[in-house]
Amino acid sequence: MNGKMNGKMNGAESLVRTLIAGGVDVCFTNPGTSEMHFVAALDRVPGMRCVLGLFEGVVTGAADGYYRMLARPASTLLHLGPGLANGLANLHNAKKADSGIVNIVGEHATYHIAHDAPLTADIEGVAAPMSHWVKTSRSSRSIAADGALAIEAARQTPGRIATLILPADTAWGPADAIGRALPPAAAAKVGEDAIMAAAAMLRGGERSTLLMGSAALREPCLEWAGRIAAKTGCGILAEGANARLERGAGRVQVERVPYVVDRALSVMRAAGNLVLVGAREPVAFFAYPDKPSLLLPEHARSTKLAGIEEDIEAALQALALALGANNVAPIGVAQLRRPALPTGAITPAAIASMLGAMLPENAIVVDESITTGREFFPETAGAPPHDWINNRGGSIGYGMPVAIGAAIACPDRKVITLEGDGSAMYTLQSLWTMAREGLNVTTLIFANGSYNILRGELSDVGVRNPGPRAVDMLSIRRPDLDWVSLARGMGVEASRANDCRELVKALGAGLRSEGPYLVEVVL
Ligand SMILES: Cc1ncc(C[n+]2csc(CCOP(=O)(O)OP(=O)(O)O)c2C)c(N)n1
Repeated sequence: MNGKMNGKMNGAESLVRTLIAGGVDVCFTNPGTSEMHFVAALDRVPGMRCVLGLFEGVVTGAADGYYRMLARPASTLLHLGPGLANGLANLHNAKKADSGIVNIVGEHATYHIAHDAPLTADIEGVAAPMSHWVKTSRSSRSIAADGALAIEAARQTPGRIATLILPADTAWGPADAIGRALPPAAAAKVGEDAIMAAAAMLRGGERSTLLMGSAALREPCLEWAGRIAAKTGCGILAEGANARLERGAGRVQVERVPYVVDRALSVMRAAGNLVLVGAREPVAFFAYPDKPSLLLPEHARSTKLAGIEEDIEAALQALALALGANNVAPIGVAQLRRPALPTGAITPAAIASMLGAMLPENAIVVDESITTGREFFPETAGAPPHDWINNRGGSIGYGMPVAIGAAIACPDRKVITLEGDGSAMYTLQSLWTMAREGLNVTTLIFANGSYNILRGELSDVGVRNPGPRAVDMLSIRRPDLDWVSLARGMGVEASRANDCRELVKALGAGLRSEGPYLVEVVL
């Protein structure tokens, strides 16, 4: 597939072939006129799985979910400035999760831009804040080389957001050859100083904790952390929101830094000094009157063992060796423990028990449960091994799109999406894509009819006695959302659960199904 194509290949085709040659063989799309040649090329070039999303936030979130599972970028196809703009919130979340993505954004033909047609926009300007790399291709003969550069940019450690803008005439004009992306460079090795500083802190006699994030949350890294904890008595903690955490029975168990600032402060006080392993010093999500932004107590110190651009596993291994912990059995390994199935009224605690009792082995849990899920971790810690995915960017509406990408990345695994009803409404078009692609995703909608979290935030920022208008802005009733109808209207089987008996039955139906299923969990 290399070299000249007898002059028959156009720019769009050279780009599609470049993507596939670079291992980017999934494209989440929402195209328009300017991308028609790219769309047409998809039929001429075998090997690209194309998935249509009916809103660009679905498209970009799906690419994020795909990367989180495979550490390999997918591509997106977006329609000019407005199409990209619609996808930005989930690109923001992807960027915060260090997901690599190759965005292809269509643009007017180069000579058409000067006429300020309706869809003309500053695409580079729209792309820049949520991309690490942005380029507009200038000719059909350079688009393949630019595509290879975009792949190289996205495949770095950590992953990067690369946005390649494709003017229509560069898509339909002639191309010569495909581009070859250089293989990704190996992650940098951590220096001896960082290992010695971490070892000194852990041996120093003061309380200390390994704060783990990013690639440190994979099973082998957690195991090294468990060995180090067994030897030194240090704690192990994960960041509050994680791109993907491997947990469950047989794995070293970690708690997360809580969202609520007062609770986070007490956890951090107990943690003492921090060894940062693919994690940053923790900060509060928001500022609140009379509360600190930085969660590390004043007297505590931190030292960085490894950053997200470095080889974290090798660093932990070297640290274990320096501490004489490399042959020690890890501490804190979760035992298999299934809680009893809940009965009676549906409460957050009952949902936690049900998840602990029913999570299938190898499940991928995409958590956008907001307030309902604050206590899900302890009850699910002893479930069979599974992955747990959080929103690292805080822009809600990430969950169902990320579930799409995860399901496409891992077709043999069950995806379980835990969704607040308010969050779910941002990108509910995801259900249609799940139905169309027959994805193995069970979605639980926590239908509390409110932006519940914001009730707490209202008082935490210092608003006393809010009036009826303020309270009304936090309710999503009037009218009530009918999730069963919304799901069925997009081709997804669904049921409503009013008590735990119905809930267990409904989740069971979802888990038995090989396609998408939605449960409206009435709270
Ligand atoms: C894009 C975006 N818009 C608005 C918000 C503010 N916000 C944070 S949580 C939330 C409501 C979440 O409601 P829901 O998903 O129902 O969960 P609950 O709070 O009820 O548990 C809102 C509106 C946000 N984080 N991101």
